[in-house]
Amino acid sequence: MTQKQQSMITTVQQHILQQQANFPDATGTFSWLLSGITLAGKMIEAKIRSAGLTDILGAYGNTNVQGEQQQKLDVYANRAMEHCLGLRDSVAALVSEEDDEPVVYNRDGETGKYIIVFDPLDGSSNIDVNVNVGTIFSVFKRPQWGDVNSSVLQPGSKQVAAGYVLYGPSTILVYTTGSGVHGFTLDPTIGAFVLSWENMKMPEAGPYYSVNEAYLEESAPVYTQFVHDMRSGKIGPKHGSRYIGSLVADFHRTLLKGGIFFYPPTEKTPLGKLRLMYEANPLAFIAEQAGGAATNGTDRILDIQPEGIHQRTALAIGSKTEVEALRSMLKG
Ligand code: AHM
Ligand code: MG
Repeated sequence: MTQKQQSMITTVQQHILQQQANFPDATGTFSWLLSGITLAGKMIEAKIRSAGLTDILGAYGNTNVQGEQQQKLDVYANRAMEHCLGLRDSVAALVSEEDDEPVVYNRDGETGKYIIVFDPLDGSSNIDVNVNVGTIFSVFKRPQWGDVNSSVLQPGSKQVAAGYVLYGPSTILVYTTGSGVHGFTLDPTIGAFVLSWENMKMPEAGPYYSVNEAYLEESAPVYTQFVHDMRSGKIGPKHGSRYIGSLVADFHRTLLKGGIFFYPPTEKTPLGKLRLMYEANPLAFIAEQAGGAATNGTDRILDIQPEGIHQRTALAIGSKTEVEALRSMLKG
């Protein structure tokens, strides 16, 4: 690499520090915290890349709180997140898809300022067939003198940061702290996430809809009508279909190309399948920051007051045109 190329690189650490400079009371703890997430992301990516070579594929033998089989990589990813974040003094609590209860650290409100909510390895049932997976995270501030447990259930509008790591043909990190959405690609030659997209914007409408069509017949008929209208070009352009079955990957495509991803309530999952706090909220924050929208069908995702850390929700997320059209069709 030439010196000129080197000087043009912005790593995610540099970017976070630059962002932090915009906050007058910035102390550096926030960027230290986000660096814990990027480190965990790199550890998880390294493990995934070698999964076929080591004895890491397959099920671990436990069932998590959702009643799903934990995969070995799920367990590894959860430990990596807990290890990289739990050691940081600024963390008051960690809330993970894989743990029944929040992990609370005994730190006072002045030191332990942040609550991190995450899905360590989303889409993990796809791992054995080498399909993209991701880590999703959401960061809240803990009210300074509040009890940690009672501070965990905050609506998504209170997030101070959110993002994901997508482990695909390349490893991508996307994050927001409420001033735009920024995307980075892991450069394996230097081990750093390098800025690839600054101020990402989701197109107003897009070419694809993304839904598990096998469940449409057990969802409200309006969803079938919605799909029909998107295919025929009644809503935005004539849409094609894309569905990976790995939320981070389906969302990342929607962020870049536009369109909509939705997972409606079905007979099997009447409250929706996806989890509000560590799947819908962080992606909704990113979608809105990029000019898109996210709803459960009636309410803005970010306005929903959670009642439990593993609460499920219906989700429709993506370009404004498609999300608004679905919302108005559901209103009737
Ligand atoms: P997981 O957290 O257990 O991996 O489940 C979430 C995943 C999402 O990544 C994806 O959007 C969805 O489940 C796919 O569900 P389905 O297989 O029902 O289409
Ligand atoms: Mg998940």
